[in-house]
Amino acid sequence: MKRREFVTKATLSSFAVIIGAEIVYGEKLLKGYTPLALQDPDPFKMFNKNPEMVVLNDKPWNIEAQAHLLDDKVTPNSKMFIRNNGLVPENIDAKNWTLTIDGESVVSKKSYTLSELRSKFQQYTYQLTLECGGNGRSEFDPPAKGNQWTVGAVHCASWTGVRLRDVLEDAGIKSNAVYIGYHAIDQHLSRDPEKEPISRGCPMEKALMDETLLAFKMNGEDIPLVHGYPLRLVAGGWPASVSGKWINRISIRNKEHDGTKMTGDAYRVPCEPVAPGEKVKDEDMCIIESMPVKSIITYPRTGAMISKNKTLRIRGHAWAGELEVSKMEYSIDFGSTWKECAVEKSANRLAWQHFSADVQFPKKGYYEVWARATDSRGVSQPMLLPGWNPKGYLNNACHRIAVKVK
Ligand SMILES: Nc1nc2c(c(=O)[nH]1)N[C@H]1C(S)=C(S)[C@@H](COP(=O)(O)O)O[C@H]1N2
Ligand SMILES: [Mo]
Repeated sequence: MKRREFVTKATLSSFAVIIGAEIVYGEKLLKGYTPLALQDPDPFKMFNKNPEMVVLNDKPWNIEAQAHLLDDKVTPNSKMFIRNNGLVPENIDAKNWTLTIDGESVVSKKSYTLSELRSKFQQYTYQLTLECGGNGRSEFDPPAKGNQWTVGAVHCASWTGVRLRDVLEDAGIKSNAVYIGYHAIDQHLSRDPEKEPISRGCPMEKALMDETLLAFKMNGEDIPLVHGYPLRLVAGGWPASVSGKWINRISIRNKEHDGTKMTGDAYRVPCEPVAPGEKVKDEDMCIIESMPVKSIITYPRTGAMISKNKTLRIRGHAWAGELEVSKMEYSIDFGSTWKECAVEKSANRLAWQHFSADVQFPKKGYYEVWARATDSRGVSQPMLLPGWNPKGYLNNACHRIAVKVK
């Protein structure tokens, strides 16, 4: 008979610490057995998230914010949505982490440790808006498959790192370079090591922008594991899927990157508008680049009750992909008339802008406050759902909250 193997004393005491109680008969636990109390992880504790965040999926983990949680000017970790396509990596070894720059269009393939990146290149800090391309998907009809994001798949945190451009130029960029593609260490849900859950990228022009970072800090601290520790690509203003987490390789490509979720209908919309539900051929789908103009009311929360004769100060944020927000308005009569909000300049390019307005209601009753942003090219948010597309991307309809005046 084989010798039974028991968990070690050290493992046992760490189990006990997490459970918060002595495990009576713990010395009889077989190695490899995880006590039930540890089998069903609490995502809010595991990821340090606010308990009002909403779990949309646990395999993989996808968690969104609610509008009122996004009230901070710079989003703290506790209120940042989580979007994973595969498994969150475990046991990260940051000391031995390397980033390799390779691809058809690199002059010489090169690898950097994190401390080399830190010491060799100048560091920059930017606030960058990252919105999932599928934010707002839940409203599409016919429905689109995928996480049913409402409004909370957006955040604007402060990211610190080195410029991707500086690192790419250090390795050398051949003149035929057109695209970059990232590779990361997260595993596919099937755990098949040959499959990548996601490997996206962007054209060289975006890769070489001042604000495109290889970040190792978020809000002044190590990036939380679930948001990409120890190294993350951050490309503000574009679908957040371009901002690869846990990256260890970037390829400089001589053609459009063809990694997982770059092809087919992933992160693509019909190049020309189509009727809801229409089948669209692959060659008629275009890759999403800069995100459209959008805004969110973060105070008060929907359902607020206010008393008559009181002015309500509303506030929120607005963003417009690569562009600026030039005008912000609100309506309390279902979009018939609009009044201007005050809108601040952004902290830096690609950061969201804060708006506020003092709203007065003529009499008691039910109202909706609608908010509408306009970008620097004069394009405004649609009042209701914009162009239907097969995967439910780019819903930038006006955000609306309900208010009762009593
Ligand atoms: N390695 C890796 N990077 C990734 C993803 C992923 O699943 N794996 N998801 C992408 C998508 S689709 C989005 S919307 C953002 C979400 O970033 P967050 O979880 O930090 O909010 O990360 C992107 N980067
Ligand atoms: Mo996403």
